[in-house]
Amino acid sequence: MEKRKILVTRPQLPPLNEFIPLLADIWDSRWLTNNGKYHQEFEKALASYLGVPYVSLFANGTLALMAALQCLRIKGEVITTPYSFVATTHSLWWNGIKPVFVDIEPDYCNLDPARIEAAITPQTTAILPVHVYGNPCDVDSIQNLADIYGLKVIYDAAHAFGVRLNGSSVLNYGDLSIVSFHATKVFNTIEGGAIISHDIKTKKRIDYLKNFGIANETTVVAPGINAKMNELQAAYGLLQLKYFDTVIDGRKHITDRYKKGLKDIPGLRFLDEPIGVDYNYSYFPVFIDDLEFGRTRDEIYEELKSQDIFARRYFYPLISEFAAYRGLPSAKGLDIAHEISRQIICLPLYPDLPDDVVDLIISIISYMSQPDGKKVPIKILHSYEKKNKLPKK
Ligand code: T4K
Repeated sequence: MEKRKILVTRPQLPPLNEFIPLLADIWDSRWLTNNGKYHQEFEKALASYLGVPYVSLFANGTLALMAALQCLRIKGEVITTPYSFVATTHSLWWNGIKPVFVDIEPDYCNLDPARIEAAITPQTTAILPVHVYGNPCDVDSIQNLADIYGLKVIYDAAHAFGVRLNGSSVLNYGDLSIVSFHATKVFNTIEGGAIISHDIKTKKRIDYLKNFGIANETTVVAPGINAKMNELQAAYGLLQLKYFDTVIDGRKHITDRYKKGLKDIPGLRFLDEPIGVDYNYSYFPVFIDDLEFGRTRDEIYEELKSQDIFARRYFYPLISEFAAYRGLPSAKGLDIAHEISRQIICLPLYPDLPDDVVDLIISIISYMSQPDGKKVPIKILHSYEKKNKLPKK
């Protein structure tokens, strides 16, 4: 029975009966972490599934970002986007690096390459863009600038697991890419993440860094940290990989249903699927033009919430608005990011979201768009609740 609360996401888990034998094996072996057999197997399976040279598993995406910056010895200033989850900028702060925010482009909400050059100073060492919602950045323009100015590029690809650009994994771009396997992501290992690297020497350095810098019993080669993924999560991840294609199919189905149901409502904008991209349908972002729609984004958010549908405003507020960063000179301006952040709402999206819940959300938004749609008629909800035998509040 569908639960009363509809959250923005709902983690996909592997079948429990397939996980139990793997747990029994781990129990028997007493090998729980530190590059165990499931860890090794999962790294190889991921590299092969994604079509990338090397994968280094991490305890989470944030530690992967922090280690990626350490790995390339990034210092000084790094150009990044204000339109992301706070972890992107926090990873710079934890490395003693000054974030320099550059505005985004409105089509896919990614860092705007046309604005990067003006932000480069003698202290700039790298660019840290984000493939927001899994849509690839303009990787060629970013690389071109990086080549001209001798900068490194680290992609925060936390949302981009499984995304392909012109037939190749988007994780192959830049010097390094990081992904997140958090519970809320398209592919989860409960918590988890990885760095994708292009050569074995770099992978080795990353692997030292995530294990205290330990090379052997008597040698520590770098001031590393503990950022390892454990055996239970690696085994769980191996199972998740078997089902990932089905997950994408399910997410595409929901996305298509939303788009079909919402397409004729004035004042709503969706992201087009970019040409040459195999997308992962990681989020369903909708941008509300309040003048055209007749209601604000926050009114929609609150209305859905009042009906126990918890959409999220990813990414509002901007990172540059938080206390730690708003004093930075680059936190000023950023007009497009501000405008997008004011318009964004991400609707619930997960493979087993029932069609009639999607239709309910479409109906609520549709009612709200009507000039006299001050309040969504309660009967929509009642009929939905009756049909699905929802428990009373
Ligand atoms: N870079 C980017 C661009 C990122 O988006 C992220 C993470 C990172 C880096 C860092 O990667 P990690 O270190 O996390 O691996 C969530 C996630 O916690 C975060 O991982 C994610 N981005 C961010 C976009 O979303 P919150 O604060 O929105 O999480 P929370 O607890 O409010 O959960 C979101 C929804 O999911 C809720 O409706 C509840 C539901 N949920 C959540 C969990 C944890 C479940 O249904 N089950 C669950 O187990 O940040």
